Amino acid sequence: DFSSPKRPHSPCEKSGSLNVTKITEHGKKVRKNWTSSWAVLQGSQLIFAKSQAMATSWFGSHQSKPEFTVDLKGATVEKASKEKSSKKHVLEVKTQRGTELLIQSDIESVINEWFKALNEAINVHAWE
Ligand code: I3S
Repeated sequence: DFSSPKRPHSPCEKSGSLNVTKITEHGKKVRKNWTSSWAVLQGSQLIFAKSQAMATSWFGSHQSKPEFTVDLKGATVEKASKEKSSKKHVLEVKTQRGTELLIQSDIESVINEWFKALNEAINVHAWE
């Protein structure tokens, strides 16, 4: 479909269903609010939408905005310590702008794949 511009322009590296909560915003601690989300990794952007349908609609036509987006340039990702969450398979993403997210899946292989993909994205875009 050449009539509707697709964005962002780079191909999607990875997408899938994840549980996510912010724990810090602009350097300030915020209350956890775990939500099930559709995550899309695209270049240095990690985008969260309410559902896959919402994400597809946004990429296709800008009709619905994603819930939120974080920039992975200068970010770090690590396996979260037990103090951060009682859940299993949790990653902690810290952005340069002082946002901290926890992302989680009950499926260990899913989180391992995201860990790899996020590290790659962080490394590839480190010098931009
Ligand atoms: O780190 P915390 O405060 O133990 O996180 C738990 C709470 O946010 C809890 O909600 P309220 O205390 O606002 O009602 C959530 O329901 C839990 O899921 C949080 O802990 P986990 O360990 O699931 O990340």
